[in-house]
Amino acid sequence: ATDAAATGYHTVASLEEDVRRLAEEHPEIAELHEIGRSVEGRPLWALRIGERRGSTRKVAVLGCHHAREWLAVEVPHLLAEHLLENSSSDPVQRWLQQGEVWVAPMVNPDGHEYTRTDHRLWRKNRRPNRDGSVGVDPNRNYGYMWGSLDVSTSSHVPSDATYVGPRAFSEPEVRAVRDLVARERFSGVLSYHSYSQLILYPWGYTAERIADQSDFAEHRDLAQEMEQLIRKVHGRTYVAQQSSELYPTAGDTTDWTYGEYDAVSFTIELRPASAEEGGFILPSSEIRPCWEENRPAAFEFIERVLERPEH
Ligand code: 0X9
Ligand code: ZN
Repeated sequence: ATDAAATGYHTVASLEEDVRRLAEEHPEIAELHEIGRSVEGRPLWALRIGERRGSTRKVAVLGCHHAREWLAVEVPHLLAEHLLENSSSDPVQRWLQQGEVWVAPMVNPDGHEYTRTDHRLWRKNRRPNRDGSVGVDPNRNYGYMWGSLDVSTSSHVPSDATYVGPRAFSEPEVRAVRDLVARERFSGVLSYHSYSQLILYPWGYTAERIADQSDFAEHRDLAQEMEQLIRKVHGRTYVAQQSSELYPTAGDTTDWTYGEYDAVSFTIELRPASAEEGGFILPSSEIRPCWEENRPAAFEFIERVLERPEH
């Protein structure tokens, strides 16, 4: 069994400690919210970061829909920590005066816990399915065009790694994100995954472009800008492309946040670029450089979204 506590990555327990501590140390700008509970009853945490509630400019940063993607917990967590520790200097100060950033670093804690104890490459949540198999893919369970594809990357077979679930929003982890987004009405959503070094924008369910030309241009231009910003830090290439170019899936997070709420929405696939470079299993020495290269891109995203005219 892998001892994640000794690996330099968060566990469910150590993440809970850290988000509690962050909220306690920054009471005037941070609030810890339990946005729901997982299938196995674990709390799902989100940090609200901002000077006041109820601003109209809000960004959501989500991590770890997929259990084995440990780096996708760390980057959102480090972003939250960075915002809180730099809240009295610009640009962070300005953002927290005019808007809010919500960070939910671990959407799938049951799966994450399972990957620590023998099943390092588990992907889904830990839902018991009717056929005796376990797990729904949380990144196939959102309600925009849910279930409209029947392919290996978006499967209706419960034992498959990409099982879409019995119906849209059947999973409590996904309902928690749904309810948060429905309540807070984010203008932008970043969902972190690993790996492949990609910046993906809607649609995922179809090869067609976003119909609205200015929304399409906004996503493509911002993705390309983030690609440049990331490359400048450590020379890594994160390719900007439409999600469906990677492979088609229906019911992913960002199709829903864009399709239902018009939020500027990206899936970021973190390090590494390939399986040969480690795939899902990266030494913790990569956490820091991965965060460093993603920080300016996340900053650009926040900056643009908070300044986006309402529509
Ligand atoms: O398959 C996924 O959910 C994401 N990749 S991962 O390797 N982290 O599992 C990508 C989702 C992006 N959306 C589409 N390709 N449609
Ligand atoms: Zn993933």
